[in-house]
Amino acid sequence: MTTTSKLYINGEWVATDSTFAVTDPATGAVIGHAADATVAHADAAIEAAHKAFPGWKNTPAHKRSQLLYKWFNLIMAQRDELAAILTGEMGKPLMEAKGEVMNAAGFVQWYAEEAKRVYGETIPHLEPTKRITVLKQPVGVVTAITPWNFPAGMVTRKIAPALAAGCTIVLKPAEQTPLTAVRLVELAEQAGLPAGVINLITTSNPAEVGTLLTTDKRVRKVTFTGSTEVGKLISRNAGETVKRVSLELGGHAPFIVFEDADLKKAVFGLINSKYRNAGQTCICTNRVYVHKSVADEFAKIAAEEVAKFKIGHGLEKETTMGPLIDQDALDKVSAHVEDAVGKGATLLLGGKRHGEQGFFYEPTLLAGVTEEMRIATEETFGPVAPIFTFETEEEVLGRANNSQYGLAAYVYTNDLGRSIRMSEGLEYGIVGVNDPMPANAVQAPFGGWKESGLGREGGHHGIDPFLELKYISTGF
Ligand code: TXE
Repeated sequence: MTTTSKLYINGEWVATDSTFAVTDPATGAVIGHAADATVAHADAAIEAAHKAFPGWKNTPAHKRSQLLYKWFNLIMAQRDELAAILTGEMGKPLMEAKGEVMNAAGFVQWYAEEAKRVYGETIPHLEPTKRITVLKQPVGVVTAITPWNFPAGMVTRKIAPALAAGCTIVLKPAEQTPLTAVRLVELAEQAGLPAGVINLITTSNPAEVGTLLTTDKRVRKVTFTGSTEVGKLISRNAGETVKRVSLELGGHAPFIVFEDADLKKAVFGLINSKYRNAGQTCICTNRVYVHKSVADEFAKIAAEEVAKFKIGHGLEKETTMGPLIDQDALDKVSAHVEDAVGKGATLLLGGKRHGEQGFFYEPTLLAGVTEEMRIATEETFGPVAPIFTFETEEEVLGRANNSQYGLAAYVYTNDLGRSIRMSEGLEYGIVGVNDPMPANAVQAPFGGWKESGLGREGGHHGIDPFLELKYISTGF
């Protein structure tokens, strides 16, 4: 018997007439059902957030901070349970899920602190009998739309700063992974967040429900992580009423290995930046550029190491790589590899679906990749590393920047000057220099340039998108 989750609106758990199935991507088995919200439910959730806003806005920052701390402690206490739910519906290995839950809790802890530090300013006026003060105040009702690849981390990275700022929320998690969000919201309720401050809408109909959530006049801000395509649509929707928008969209990260790099370290970096989460992260490596003189050696070591992956169910102890999220993902990854091989790329490893059950794809390495292959420009979102070669620093910088995306980039070199020139020249929001995991820091401003997004999440910068500036000129 599987359980059926409910919606959370105005402090009440609400059952719906219909539900949708949540499946385990490793087996295809149904592991639960989620309430299937209609537009009317979304409307009620917006109304609840709208009504709760004045009370939450006027709740002292210290009190909001204390409630966030309680939520943080509850997440930490339930972290093993949360990680198991997450692996069940998303597929990543349990160790990775545990890491994600810790990271998710970290955002709540960080913004419990940040809530107390929303400082204003006083500006001297030209006239001696006037003063200007600058206030930062919460934007209002926030719609948060989150993806399936980090079902816990993406929820708290948006909700914690919004709550800290004094905003109220309607959360809509991805239809593939609603159950982690439900558990997180249950814990927020247990922490004592007042009715209406967080509302949860799960739905199998994101287009219709999402349209209301991103156009309704009561919503003052939309924060979204997902595909660039839907991000653009949301941006257009929100633009009608000039809502504030934060977007964290796709990426196409270059991973550049110079001839002076420590090749073993670089391969370790590739494994982490490419194959973690089965390649389903927006910052994951999409193009590997290796200097011509070391390309063969790099590919040889990489093939040896990648071959060691243990593919399997995320709940099995020895598993190091889980499945893709669904059939669409499997189809996209397969199509990218077939296109590359059809256009002359060489398969060094992998290159096909793994097994018959679930949505597994073999960890794959491709050499001889050229710019006209789909994989060279489109986000694959799977465990496939295409290797290109280059000859000069200037050339590789130009090729790395020749992308509509600008989220993360990686550079492996032991030359200090080169590391500075490259990290300053790359048109990306995040650069890892000899570091494959630059983004697992709650204190850093995560976000992309170009079509990878708008705004920053994390660190002290991450609360600003939920605050409006107001200046008050007082005469005396
Ligand atoms: O994304 P969608 P999908 C990229 C990645 C992946 C591709 C497609 O390349 O292969 O996008 O993934 C909600 N109005 N990323 O189809 O559809 C949806 O319900 C409002 C990168 O899963 O963008 C979910 O909650 N909302 C990425 C969220 O948008 C809508 C993470 C993301 O789903 C909507 C995920 C609509 N009309 C995918 N349509 C990253 N940046 O990490 C869908 N949604």
